[in-house]
Amino acid sequence: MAEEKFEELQQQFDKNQADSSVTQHDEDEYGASSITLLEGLEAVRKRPGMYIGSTGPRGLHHLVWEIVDNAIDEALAGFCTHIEVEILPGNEICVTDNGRGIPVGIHKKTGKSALEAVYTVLHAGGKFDGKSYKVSGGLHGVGASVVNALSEHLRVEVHRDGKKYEQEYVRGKPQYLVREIGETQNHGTKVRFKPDALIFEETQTFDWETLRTRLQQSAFLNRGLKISLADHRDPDKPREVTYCYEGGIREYVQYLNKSKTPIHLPIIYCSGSIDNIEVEIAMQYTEDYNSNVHSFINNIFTPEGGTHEEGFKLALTRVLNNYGKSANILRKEEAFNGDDVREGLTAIIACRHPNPQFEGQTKAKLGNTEVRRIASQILSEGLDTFLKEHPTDAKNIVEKSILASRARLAAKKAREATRRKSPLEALGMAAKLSDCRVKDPSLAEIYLVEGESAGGSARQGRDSYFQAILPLRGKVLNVEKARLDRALGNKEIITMIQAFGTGISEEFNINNLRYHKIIIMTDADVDGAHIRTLLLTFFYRFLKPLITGGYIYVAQPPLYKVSYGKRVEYAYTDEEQQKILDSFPKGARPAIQRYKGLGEMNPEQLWETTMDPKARTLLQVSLSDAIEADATFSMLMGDDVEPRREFIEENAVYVENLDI
Ligand code: TSJ
Repeated sequence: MAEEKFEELQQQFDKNQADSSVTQHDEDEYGASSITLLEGLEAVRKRPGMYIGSTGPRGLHHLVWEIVDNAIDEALAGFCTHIEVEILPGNEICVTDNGRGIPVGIHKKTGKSALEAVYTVLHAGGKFDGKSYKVSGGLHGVGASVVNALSEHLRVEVHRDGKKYEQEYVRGKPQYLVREIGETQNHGTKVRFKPDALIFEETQTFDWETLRTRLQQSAFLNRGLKISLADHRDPDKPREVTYCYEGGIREYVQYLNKSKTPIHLPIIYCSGSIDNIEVEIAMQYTEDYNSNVHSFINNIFTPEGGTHEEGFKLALTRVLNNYGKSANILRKEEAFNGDDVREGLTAIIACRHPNPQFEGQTKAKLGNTEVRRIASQILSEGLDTFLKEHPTDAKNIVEKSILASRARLAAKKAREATRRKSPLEALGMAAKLSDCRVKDPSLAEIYLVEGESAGGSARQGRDSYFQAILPLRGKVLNVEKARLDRALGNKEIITMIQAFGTGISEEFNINNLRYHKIIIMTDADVDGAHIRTLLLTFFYRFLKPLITGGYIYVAQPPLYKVSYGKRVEYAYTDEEQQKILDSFPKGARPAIQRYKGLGEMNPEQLWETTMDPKARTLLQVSLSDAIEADATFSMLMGDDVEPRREFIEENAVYVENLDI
């Protein structure tokens, strides 16, 4: 079975190799000695979160990305054309490629086989001396050794130089030296691993959809690379898909637009390489009003964009303004802003850089400044050419931007009018907001508090020097089903925007933010979780920079109060309560109070447990994967009740890390 697979992959490779222009590297250029060594693997098992983010489902799937990314590196180096991922019974994963096979020669420094070094030495990996673009050097690129350390069992098989080799490991420890197990005409690497249940306590089950969508995305981003996924867990329901896109990101755009109406047929495509930095862009306008711009660096999604996206946006606005003017479609006094030229746009920006720098709260943003100029130049030239060669499409695109621009001006007027008429404006904020005295936003906090009585306690318990309180009385609108105009009709939403000071949509200005901590404080029950979700959805859809900037927090009120004589302690989890109880002398019978809502705490208690910076714990809300967050919110706010109820119940009490 394995033999056949290698054979098939091999033939595919040789066929592709024959008609490709990729030059073969010198054999000794990447010998076994080019592997660099660092520290041991015990650290990984001790603190897995440091290496793979979490030990929940995300961390579990991360193991697969880590292995697959290594195979993709081999494809990027020009030596592999097919990657196959299998989910085996017992939730084992098997990844096979038809690359050169990991080198097995003895490594000078360690005396180990290079293969063993790859799997047992942290951060070991083939050196690509900055000439190639390694996926696995990216965001969480930690290497095969981390996957090995976190696997109950791992087996690797290498076909190379006419021979087959294998090695097996248990929780990272080799069970024998790399050994020869036969002859072969093929080449490639096969890795099978079983995640360690001692590490991945929450779940060891791989999710088909998660693997499928990510692998499909990798296939779009690596033109011509064949990626398959098969699920053999349930013999009655085997599943298998294969992706291979000769059109690369052009096909990605087509795929994203499949249920939309494009306003021009040919996908706009441009690519180029400047100073060893490659930029590839595909885009198409549709009749939609939203914009769908996604960017990647070395195959890694950058949800917060960065310099590649900035360069793209700058050039897009400039080129369409120039074209509109020179073609006499745009009047002299009119000018498009960025939003106008992105209305209805679906675009993929894929960049390859030998040394990408990640920035921002979640390292989800490209920081290399030179990329801005390069991306901008490549789009300018490509788009200019497209507009010249497709005058009818060009006219349609510019006219769409004109409509967007006029609609924007009209909406702005309407918004100004409603704002002047707003009774809230007339009343001023005093009715609801209890502001703080400090004016420096970096010191100021605002608590969004559910309900009247909790609001009262918070107002009395706070330190009014730096803590403002905004009680939310009415219902927060479900913005997932409303456009901005309707959201602006919701009192709670208007009050929040006014309190924050930032404005919204194109008036949004983060520099006017009046509080650098916006803290959601709701009851630890299902209703509280629902309100929290509504608030997060609103921030996500309309005030996303507040999330990406790390300004949004969730307060953690205690679950229990344990008192005995004069001693009073608060517990935030069930385990903590047990610890406290265990610390009392034998025979003591402390009183335990379970808090069902914030309203049960008096102002002093609320301060001591939840608001005092010296004692409280705040969860910072992060946005590590916008596509996943998109899906989560659509699920939470959509029409399907059951998954929503489950999600809310699961997340109602305490979340370790609020990662949306
Ligand atoms: F992650 C991993 F290490 F487990 C892994 C690596 C998993 C899988 C499925 C594939 C791979 C992998 C590594 N495929 N191909 C390679 N190639 C090399 O490591 C390689 C091969 C040849 C040479 C050379 O100089 O001849 C150098 C390298 C780095």
